[in-house]
Amino acid sequence: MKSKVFLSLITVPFFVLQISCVTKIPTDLSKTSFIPKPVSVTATGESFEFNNSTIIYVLEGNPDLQKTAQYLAGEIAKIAGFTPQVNPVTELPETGVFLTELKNDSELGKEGYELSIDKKQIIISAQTSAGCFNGIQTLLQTMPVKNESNKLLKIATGTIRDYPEFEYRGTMLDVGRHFFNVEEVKQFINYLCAYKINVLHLGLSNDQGWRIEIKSWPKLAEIGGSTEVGGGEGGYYTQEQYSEIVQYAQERNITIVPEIDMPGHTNAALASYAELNCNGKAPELYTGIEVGFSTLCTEKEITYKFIDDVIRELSAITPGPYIHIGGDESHVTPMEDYIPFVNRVQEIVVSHGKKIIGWDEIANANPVEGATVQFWDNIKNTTMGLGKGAKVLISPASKAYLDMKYDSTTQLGLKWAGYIEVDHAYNWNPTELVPCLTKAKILGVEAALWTETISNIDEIEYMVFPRLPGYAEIAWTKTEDRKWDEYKFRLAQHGKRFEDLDINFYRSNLIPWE
Ligand code: TNX
Repeated sequence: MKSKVFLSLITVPFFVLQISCVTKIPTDLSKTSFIPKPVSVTATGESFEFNNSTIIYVLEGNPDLQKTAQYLAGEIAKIAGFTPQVNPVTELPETGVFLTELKNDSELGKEGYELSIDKKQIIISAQTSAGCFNGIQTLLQTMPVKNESNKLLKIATGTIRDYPEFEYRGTMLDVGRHFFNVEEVKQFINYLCAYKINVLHLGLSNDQGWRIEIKSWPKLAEIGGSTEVGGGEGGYYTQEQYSEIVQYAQERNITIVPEIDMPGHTNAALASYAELNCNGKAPELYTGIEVGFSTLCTEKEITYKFIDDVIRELSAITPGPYIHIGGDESHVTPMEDYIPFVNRVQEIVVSHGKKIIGWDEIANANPVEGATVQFWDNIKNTTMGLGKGAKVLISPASKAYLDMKYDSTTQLGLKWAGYIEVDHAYNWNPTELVPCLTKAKILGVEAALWTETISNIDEIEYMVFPRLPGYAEIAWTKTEDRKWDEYKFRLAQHGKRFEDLDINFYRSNLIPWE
């Protein structure tokens, strides 16, 4: 009797241990912490196993979809250590993963997808390869970022239907204040696409640096690109390198929006070419962090020749529809010069086949058809822009500036727009900030990382994580489906992903990290 009790004492824990191992196989898709939160998730209670004989099938005859399938194979390789084969097919296969385009599911729009997982098969269908790419990001979130060797890679079954609230879900990276090289920008793009962000706005020029080669004005990069905040060596992208970034982004459903800021924030250009200055003298290069002291000479014809050349060369290597003309903080350009200047620059951009985005100050001019005003600070300007027919891109500094400190103890960053803790970054609604602004007038949402105090990828990561997933969700998920008290638990689950990716993130006390 005694020995029987003893035996059951040791078998019971053993049994429990076995059960807990068994229950670790994911079978409830609705328990996965997806960010951004999908429109609908239906769990079916079983699991699908990825192994080294899993094949990715892709509908034949679609090169973009084929590339998307190759991307998935590459991501699975990083997770599982084996690279699935990619096979083009003409019909629905019976097993494996299948990527397909269905043109008759209009609810999904340009970027939505349906992801259906059953015991034998995963199907990602969308109206476009961009939609399939988004479905892949959701699928990847059902897996760890690195599978432990000898562990089966199993995921829960069910169906997800999903599509975004806003078509423009952006992040800005200021490569003017500090330069970030091609590899660093690619790393940044990897972070963005995992959360379905589809625009990277690159601030390519500022007082402290000119970062893009312009062949007709070579000194911009040579001189203007030669330093950065704090006096470091700076840098610039050759046109080939820029195209490499554009292509890398494109393969990850990200459009590059290049910004050439003007007429202010132009000291690097003014230092490169004396003739762009009203007094004909080139100022010294600038490595401080003040704003608002520089201006192109709005009355000189050469200024418009310069802008035309820059926009022409930049447009030729930018497949996306937008050129950002800055227009912010031109404190030393009188308004009577600023307005005709912005009007003329808009015509130049339009003549090169691109649409305009500018910071909210450009509303003082006459926004051309298709122009977008980027609301960062001034509600009056934004309302004026709306009144003049522009669309609005929502980037409120006090909520969506990734360079704002989390709290008073944050070493990096600035605080002029206030501290932005993770809850504050998440708890707002794009339609509620500007009076009379309806959803239809909003192009989208963009979080901005200014880099006066940020000089390497570790520092980028610290400011971006964990706020970035929240901005991605604000742009993707309807406001009524978002609640901080539920979101913070989902975000907590992503802590393990950040750790496994070696991301240097801010461990906010507000998040119940695992
Ligand atoms: C304001 S936002 C700026 C930038 C600074 C940023 C710092 C905007 C259009 N202008 O030039 O880098 O604040 O937070």
